[in-house]
Amino acid sequence: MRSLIALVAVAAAATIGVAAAGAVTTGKTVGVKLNEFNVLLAKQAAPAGKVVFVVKNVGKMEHEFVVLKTAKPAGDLLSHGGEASEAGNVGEIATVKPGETKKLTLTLKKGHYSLLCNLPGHYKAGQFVDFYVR
Ligand SMILES: [Cu+2]
Repeated sequence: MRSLIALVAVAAAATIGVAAAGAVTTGKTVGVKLNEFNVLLAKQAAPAGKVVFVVKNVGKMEHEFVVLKTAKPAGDLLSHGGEASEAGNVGEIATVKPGETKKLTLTLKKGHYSLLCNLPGHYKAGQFVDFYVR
């Protein structure tokens, strides 16, 4: 048990190190990890303006990364066929293969955003998260 805790601490430190390195030039870089079936954010908010999402697929399946500006909670977008409605789409990375890292730079206004993967079945499986621009 003690070794597990140590391992988790090391992993957390490594994650923080990566996030800090990515944020050298600006506080507006947001680290994102995709897996089955989550969108994991290094931070849940960013200041308005230019925001750089650094998206890494740490899973075993291909994923995508979709940014929607919507008042609706990320978990409340279910549309036909089990996919999310993409109303308010302000940008996306269509394909992120396992192990791949891609960047998406967007100019975002203040408000609520929903970040998700909308490949068939992935949204319904829970691959979404709320994000705020302040
Ligand atoms: Cu996915």
